[in-house]
Amino acid sequence: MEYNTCTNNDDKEITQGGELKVESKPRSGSISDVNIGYNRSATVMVFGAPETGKSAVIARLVNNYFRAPSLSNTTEEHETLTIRSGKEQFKIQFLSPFLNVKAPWSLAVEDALNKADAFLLIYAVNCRESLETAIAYREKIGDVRGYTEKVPVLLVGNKVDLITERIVIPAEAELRALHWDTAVLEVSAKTAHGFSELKRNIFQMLDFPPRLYMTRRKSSLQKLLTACISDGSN
Ligand SMILES: Nc1nc2c(ncn2[C@@H]2O[C@H](COP(=O)(O)OP(=O)(O)OP(=O)(O)O)[C@@H](O)[C@H]2O)c(=O)[nH]1
Ligand SMILES: [Mg+2]
Repeated sequence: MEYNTCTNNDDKEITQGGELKVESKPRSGSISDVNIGYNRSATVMVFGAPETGKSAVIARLVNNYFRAPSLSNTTEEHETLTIRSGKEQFKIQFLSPFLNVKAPWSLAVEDALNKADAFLLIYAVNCRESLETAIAYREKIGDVRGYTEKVPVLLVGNKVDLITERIVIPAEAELRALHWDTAVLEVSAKTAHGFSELKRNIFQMLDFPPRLYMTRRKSSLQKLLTACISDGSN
């Protein structure tokens, strides 16, 4: 599968190309993991053209962290996000296959693609080719998983902090994704913009309980009472 390369203006130029390869490492998010108390574990595959910020998005999701410039991946990447709610625990393993110039689209990738619970397709808003690549990945997911199964896929436009470099507007991405019944979200791994919504969408795609992402709003009465109490204490 061919794909395009996107590079930040201020960054090194990396011209990887070619095919995907997954090393057969054990899935650390499986139920058989050391923590027998886990209620749910899920795998989210992250695809996208080189340099679109796949690693940065994963690092922001899992560790709420950004480091620039980051190194280009040379192996499969996998990071696990653990969420605790009372006595229950939930795990999401983010898996980003290594893009290898020489290896063909491997059976290992297809196997991982078949087993994944959801997909994030990353493009960069300053690179139209990366949107094309993301859409090509969406087609590949359809080819492998079939068109009858409802596969949860989210198209994620990264780097919205690069305001003056924006090329892709949300409407364009939405139009491209419409055919696939795929939602589009814009984020910045650098500034963390859009990540609460991204996390909420991922939890929803995985059918995790709403209490993990619903924040309880204080009622007007509660707000009034809090204000009165703090006024009285002055
Ligand atoms: N301005 C800006 N730069 C970003 C953002 N996310 C990532 N970058 C930069 O874009 C470059 C590529 O980011 P990576 O996370 O390495 O991208 P990748 O898709 O994992 O790249 P490969 O592993 O090489 O395929 C790095 O220099 C990052 O610092 C963002 O939200 N805003
Ligand atoms: Mg990377």
